[in-house]
Amino acid sequence: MTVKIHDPNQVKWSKKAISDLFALPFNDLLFKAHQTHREYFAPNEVQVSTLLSIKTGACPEDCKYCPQSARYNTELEKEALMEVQQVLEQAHRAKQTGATRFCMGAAWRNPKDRDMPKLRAMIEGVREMGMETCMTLGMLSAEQATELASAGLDYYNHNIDTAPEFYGDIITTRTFQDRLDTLDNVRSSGMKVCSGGIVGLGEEQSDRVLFISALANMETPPESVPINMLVKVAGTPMENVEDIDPFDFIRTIAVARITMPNSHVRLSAGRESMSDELQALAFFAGANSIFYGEKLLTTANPVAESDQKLFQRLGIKPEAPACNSKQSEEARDEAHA
Ligand code: SAM
Ligand code: DTB
Ligand code: SF4
Repeated sequence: MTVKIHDPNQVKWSKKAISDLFALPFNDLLFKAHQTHREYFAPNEVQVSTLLSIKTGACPEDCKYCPQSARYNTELEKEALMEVQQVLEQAHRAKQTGATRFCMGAAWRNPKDRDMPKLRAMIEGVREMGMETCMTLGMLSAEQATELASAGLDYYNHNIDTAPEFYGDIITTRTFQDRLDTLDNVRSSGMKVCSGGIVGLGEEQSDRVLFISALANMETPPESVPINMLVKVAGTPMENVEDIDPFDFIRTIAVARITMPNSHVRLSAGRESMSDELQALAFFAGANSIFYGEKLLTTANPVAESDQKLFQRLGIKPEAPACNSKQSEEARDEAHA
């Protein structure tokens, strides 16, 4: 069975409606987004995920923003797939620091079948610790998605990255349709979908409308929507792209919140160069998830202590994990015994 992810005949949010949201006066948009946020979520809770690059660099794809593409000289140390034990040590450390979800990323076009036993062991080990699991490994076949789901993977991250109409300017080695096909496989496998994109790639506001439209009109929008601000890495073709107006970044978060009210919207890459005030505005606009810990995949992120301090200053509490980790399952079983 295939699940239609992006059916133009089933539009829930017209391009005009999304464009009208972007065009609202800033305060009107933020007011509307914050109202939606309060209707659907606890207003002062933020989900906390930690990222680990389990296989770094030497990626055959040509994503123009990415420090891990083999095509650009970014002076990144490449590394083979990590050993399971090392990954579990990092996951343990993330849990001690306060993360409730552990996201493992690999610089692959797609995983190979020979990688599956190790990936499986990583998923099982992280679940044993009582953390939610997420992976981002590139394109997945239906069989691979089913295998990861059966190992207990809770979320799969695969971003559409940008508007279908702008996509070809950024990536040429895989199509927008390839991305939708992977998301379709992830959805059909029963895993939760994490998909969003990057703002600040040189796109127009009209491209951001089309980007949000592609996500919000999915039959079931992603449970998790990362909105990354481009991290400009020297050596990539995007290193000198013009900054976007930070208010347009906040507008994108607000429109994502309004159009995907049930989804967690993640304030993702780019926080290292954002002020505390801008991040507070992003939380007000409806962002309720972050990457936590000093590194994203290969680039810097605020250190845990500075995020703890920010949460304290804003009265924000980390969100408790959903009841789908191994530990919660056991707790549930015990409660029902
Ligand atoms: N290789 C896999 C893939 O592309 O699906 C998984 C890892 S890839 C690094 C995951 C996502 O990170 C990309 O889709 C992109 O949205 C984001 N990303 C990569 N480099 C970035 C950068 N310089 N700034 C912001 N986001 C970035
Ligand atoms: C996502 O949307 N952002 C994360 C995660 N999914 C895998 C990655 C951001 C990467 C930023 C550049 C780097 O650190 O290499
Ligand atoms: Fe490879 Fe993913 Fe980077 Fe693209 S975004 S170059 S697929 S690691």
